[in-house]
Amino acid sequence: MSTSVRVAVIGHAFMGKAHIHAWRTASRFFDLPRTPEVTLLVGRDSGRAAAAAQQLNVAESTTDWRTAVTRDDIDVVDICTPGDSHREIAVAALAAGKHVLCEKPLANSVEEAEEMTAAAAAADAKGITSFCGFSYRRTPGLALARRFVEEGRLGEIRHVRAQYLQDWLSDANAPLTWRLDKDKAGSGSLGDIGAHSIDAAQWVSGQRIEGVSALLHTFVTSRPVAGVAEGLGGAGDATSEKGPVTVDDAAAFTARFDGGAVGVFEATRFALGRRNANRLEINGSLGSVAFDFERMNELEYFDGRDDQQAQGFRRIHVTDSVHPYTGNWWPVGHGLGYGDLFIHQVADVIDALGGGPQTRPNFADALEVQRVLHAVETSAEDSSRYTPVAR
Ligand code: SOE
Repeated sequence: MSTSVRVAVIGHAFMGKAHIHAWRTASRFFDLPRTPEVTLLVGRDSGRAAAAAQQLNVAESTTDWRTAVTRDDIDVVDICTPGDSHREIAVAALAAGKHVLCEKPLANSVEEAEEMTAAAAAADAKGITSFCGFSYRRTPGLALARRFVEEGRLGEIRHVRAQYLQDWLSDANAPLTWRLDKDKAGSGSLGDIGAHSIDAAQWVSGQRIEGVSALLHTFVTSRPVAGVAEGLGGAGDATSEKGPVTVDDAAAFTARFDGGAVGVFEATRFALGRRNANRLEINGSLGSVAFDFERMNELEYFDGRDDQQAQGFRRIHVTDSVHPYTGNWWPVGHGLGYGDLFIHQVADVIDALGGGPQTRPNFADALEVQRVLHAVETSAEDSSRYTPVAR
């Protein structure tokens, strides 16, 4: 088995850049069985792809993803494009014998996600693996929360409370980028950030969502057309032309879990003042945990077994060597950042490709998220489930 893993990254905007940085950096902090190297960058525009390849120090760029996924000198295809292209690229790459890492959400529909998962299962039989980039699982604080649940520290899980709050669309003049186009993105806040909450809630609690009751809402129904293809929406990127917003701006739903827990979820990009507040709180019969990505190096933990005069949420600084991932980094107390989650993701993927434990989430896990997304959209569309207040 070659020591190097040659990676083609498809897409070079926010996620593409985060992934390329991670592929390049992981082996400097983690003892990996093989060394990843990004040898090819794929983009829609040849000039922009070449400029990105130069800036990111990638030897080659192309606009032809179809050739890229079949080349003999590529081992892994890393899909960092909008959701409308995930299925076509992943199915072609798996059929060509390439391992695939695909950004979240897996697809824009359950049907596409099912087709991808079937292709991944067929490829798995030939030793080809698939992963989905729910990168927040690689936050040490969230991984520690899951460890606490698995160790029984929380007892019986009763409440799962997830909020993912951003505010980059609260300005009505923020431009119409692909994340606001249902054909491109599949949904708005629900699939873009609510998907993270659904995956994290199921992963940390160890329970699956079996039913939901939902509301979706769009505050701003038309926006200036974007002058740039990507971007999280600075008003400066806007043109004078306007176009329709075809996705939800905010999602709110309740959920029942198959292990008896009750869930409350919220996802929005209009929570003015909340920049990237990806929050999860879990209350059990013995204890609780509370995580907020805006304080990503911390986890709050309440142990109901503390003696009564000492009870209260304690703030764990999740930077000690005994915590997930952090032993590979800096001395205790120095902390990590958003980009490091993708480095952890690469380390887990390369470990799996080197014969280590198969890392999760795989496509089947991501299909479970897609099914919940679909249930939320179905519930929100059914007005019979909405009871107006009688006055
Ligand atoms: C935009 O909402 C976004 O970039 C998401 O697409 C990412 O998945 C999240 O990690 C940060 O915010």
